[in-house]
Amino acid sequence: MQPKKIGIGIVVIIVIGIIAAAVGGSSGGAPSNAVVNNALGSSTPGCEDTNSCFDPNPVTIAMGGTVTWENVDNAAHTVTSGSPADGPDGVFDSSLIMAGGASFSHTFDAAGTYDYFCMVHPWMSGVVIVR
Ligand SMILES: [Cu+2]
Repeated sequence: MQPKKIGIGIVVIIVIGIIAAAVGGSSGGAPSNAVVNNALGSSTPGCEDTNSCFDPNPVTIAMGGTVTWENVDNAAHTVTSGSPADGPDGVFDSSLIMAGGASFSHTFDAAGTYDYFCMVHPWMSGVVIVR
């Protein structure tokens, strides 16, 4: 390859890199997807005192993004939209997510703040913020 062509090739690679960085960073700061753990030990009360039943909590994603809850605990949990006081609100419900790494995903198509909790352990509550 001639030196001139190598020079053009390098410029093309740099331009592609700049475009890729711009596209990747255009979601307003919030990642489009996120993973939340049903924390180890959360089946015993106490995690609510340190906001550690779900990790992280709250979780923020971009509109159209997906949250995946991974149950890394040794007990089954649910991820149910709503609150322990008012009950399920019908937006999403995992039913039982089994212990040992089972998971549940929900895609959020509308901006807003979504409260959720665990039907088995009602001290476990969390929030999804969709921007
Ligand atoms: Cu639970």
